[in-house]
Amino acid sequence: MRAGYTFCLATLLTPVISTDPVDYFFKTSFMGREFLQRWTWYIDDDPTHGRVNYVDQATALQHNLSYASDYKFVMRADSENVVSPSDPRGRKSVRIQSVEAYSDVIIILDLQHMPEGCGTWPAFWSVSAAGPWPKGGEIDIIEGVNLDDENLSSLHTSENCTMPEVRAMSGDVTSTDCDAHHNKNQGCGVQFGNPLSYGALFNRYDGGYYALARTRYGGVRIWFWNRWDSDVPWEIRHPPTRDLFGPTKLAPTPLWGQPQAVFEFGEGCSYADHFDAHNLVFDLTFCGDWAGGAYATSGCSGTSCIDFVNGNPEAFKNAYWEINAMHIYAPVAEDLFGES
Ligand SMILES: *[C@@H]1O[C@H](CO)[C@@H](O)[C@H](O)[C@H]1NC(C)=O
Ligand SMILES: *[C@@H]1O[C@H](CO)[C@@H](O)[C@H](O)[C@H]1NC(C)=O
Ligand SMILES: CC(=O)N[C@H]1CO[C@H](CO)[C@@H](O)[C@@H]1O
Repeated sequence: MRAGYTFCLATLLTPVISTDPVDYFFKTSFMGREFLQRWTWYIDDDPTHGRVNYVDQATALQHNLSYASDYKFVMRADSENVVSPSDPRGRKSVRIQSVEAYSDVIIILDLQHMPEGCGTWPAFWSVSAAGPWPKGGEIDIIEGVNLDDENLSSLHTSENCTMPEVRAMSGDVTSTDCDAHHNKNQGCGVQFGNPLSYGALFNRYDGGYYALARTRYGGVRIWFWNRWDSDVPWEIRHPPTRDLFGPTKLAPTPLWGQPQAVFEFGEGCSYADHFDAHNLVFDLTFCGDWAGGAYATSGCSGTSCIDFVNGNPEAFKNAYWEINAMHIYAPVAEDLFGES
């Protein structure tokens, strides 16, 4: 029944011109309260050793560290309480993970605000559902620390995965070795040239749009547009979603000009060997392996990172994610036959 229905739709829709030999269809969206239902709240210790106390959903809702309305989802750091130096974990915060996992996928994220300030280390990323890490790979889409003003995107993989030095992208290569066991798990990073892509300036200009296209044919590509950029593609501002005419609608074609970051697969790195289905994650930790180590070199001074995080709750008023919407598209084959 279902298969017949979707087959009919697929034949009605005209294929789009794409770099991939398969088409992408609308799969799902996340907006407002849907995050409460289809993402889980992570409560274990932070594997990156942050000064953070990840709380469960009930605690987060009770203290307004997570907030959802029809059209907004917000998750934030505690900005009211001093943390005792003897507290075993640290400042209360939130880390969430999608219940669903996605292989080849296109994601359009409309983000209003991201955590900013000294001591912060926010990230939007995806990680293998099967693992164990780094098997199956990790893709960091948005990541930075402290007062950074340019985002870093990177891959972290199991062994034997390197990227070409020269790629058709606007960002700058920070490393070409994706193997998480090398360079203290630095990963193969690409730093965006756009100062509006991260932190305080991202927020001051009302955030913007991040798009990820992750496919076995086109590799991993990441785009960013500030909300007020004149060249935001129409389909990024108005992503196709479920509508009255049927359960699916054709996805946008990921041909949106030169990406900020491109990760290519082939001789240096086999996509099939290093990447499988990923869960999506938003988190906000403090100090830890990166933000702690880079505290003094990324704009912050004074006391140590941990002392600062413990003692200055008011400094975390802007340490929050505010998500307008996330739209997800998957290949026809997966959508039509995967669930029937
Ligand atoms: C909870 O957070 C939301 C989003 O930031 C805000 O609009 C609301 O006023 C907060 N509620 C309380 C009780 O502080
Ligand atoms: C990685 O490459 C090395 C050197 O070519 C090889 O010996 C090793 O077996 C490879 N590892 C995997 C998991 O393919
Ligand atoms: C925003 C951001 O993360 N900027 C950093 C990008 O990565 C390089 C290298 O790790 C840092 O030097 C930047 O500060």
